Amino acid sequence: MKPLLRKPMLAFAALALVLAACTLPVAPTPTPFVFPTPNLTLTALFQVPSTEIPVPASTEVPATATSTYCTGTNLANFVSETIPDGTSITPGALFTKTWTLSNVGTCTWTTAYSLVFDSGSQMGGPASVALTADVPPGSSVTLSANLYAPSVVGSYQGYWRLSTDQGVRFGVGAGGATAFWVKIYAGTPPPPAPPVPACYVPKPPKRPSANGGVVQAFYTGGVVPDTTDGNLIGWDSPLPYTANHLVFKSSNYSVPSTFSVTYELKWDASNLYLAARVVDPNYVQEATGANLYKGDSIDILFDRDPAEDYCHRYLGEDDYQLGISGGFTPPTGATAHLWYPSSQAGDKVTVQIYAEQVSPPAGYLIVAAIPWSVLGVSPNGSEYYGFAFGVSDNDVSGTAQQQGLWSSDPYRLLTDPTTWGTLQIEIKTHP
Ligand SMILES: [Ca+2]
Ligand SMILES: [Ca+2]
Ligand SMILES: [Ca+2]
Repeated sequence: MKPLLRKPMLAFAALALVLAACTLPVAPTPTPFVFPTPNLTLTALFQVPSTEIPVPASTEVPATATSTYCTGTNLANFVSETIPDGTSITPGALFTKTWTLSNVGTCTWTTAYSLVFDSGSQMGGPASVALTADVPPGSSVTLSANLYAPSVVGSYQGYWRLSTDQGVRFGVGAGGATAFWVKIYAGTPPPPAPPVPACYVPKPPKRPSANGGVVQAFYTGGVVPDTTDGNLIGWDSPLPYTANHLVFKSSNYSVPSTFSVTYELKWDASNLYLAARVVDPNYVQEATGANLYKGDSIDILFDRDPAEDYCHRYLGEDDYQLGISGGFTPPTGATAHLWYPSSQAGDKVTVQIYAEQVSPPAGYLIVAAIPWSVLGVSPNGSEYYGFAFGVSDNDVSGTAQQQGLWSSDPYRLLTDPTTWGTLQIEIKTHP
């Protein structure tokens, strides 16, 4: 402690000399220097006993005491540890944390050095643990602290450092400024996260059957299906597939009691053919183009590369959304609009649409011939594509809004093609 007490007095003496030196040159005349009236601070300075001032510090400090302190650098480097961060330990249980550190400074860590608790949660550990052997620069040491997991369930972290024989604390990182730590979870281990499926692509790349199952499109055999006068010619009666999963519902949607959707698909070398019967007593369609989903309309999701999405669960250039509106009320006229892929978005005039309102039951029929070129494929038969069929419902006259979306696929999520169902292109005609 004595060397430390000497320093302020020497500093005061030095300050007094500086003040005197600063004042002397500005005296305008060579008259003898007169000290200004001392203020309290100066008084305190000049009250320092003069006998203390000239004593050199070196005579006060035994030479043997300074020579034991290393004047080099103290710096550690983290090598390894036990009890990795986040390890779960039963509350109250004893555990031993170890850190292996290398001495990357220039001072030997003597047995006067110690491992010391620095901050954070001490976890019942000791304040310090002395080193048991010298650790010269370039060598490593494994240090241990016996700790207890706190009794209250939760995450805990305690920071530790090394301390020199002079009580100077240091750690790792630049300048040794960073503490090393122990970080645990006091509690029973949380259940393991469910395994993330690898990028597994089934062969054929069908979607899970729970995603609305497989929809078969049979070859037309050259007979182009049509609709005239409320009859679906060349299609099954009734249409074999349904879309009765309400996958979106606005807050003002009163789910209609008589609403239903049936549909069927066929194909030839030029087109994918679609027939849909929507039983919907309240036909409302005020929108066109990119907004046609805000009125009574149908849409298909078509994924020409189902395998790709097992690794990339988002819409890409291979994933299509095409909507078709009957357009029975102004703005009149059946239209098709492609939203995705966005690089090809726009109204698609090459889609041929035959649409008519029918009753009873009140609703509408849509038959469409969708050129394969719109969907980016040229199937030969036996292909599998991702697919979902949907119907937007709006029952509030004078509005443009999607009140409900009915889907063939209970998990239909537009942005994740792996939630879509499967379309199988059959090489044969309908049996
Ligand atoms: Ca895809
Ligand atoms: Ca994709
Ligand atoms: Ca409607």
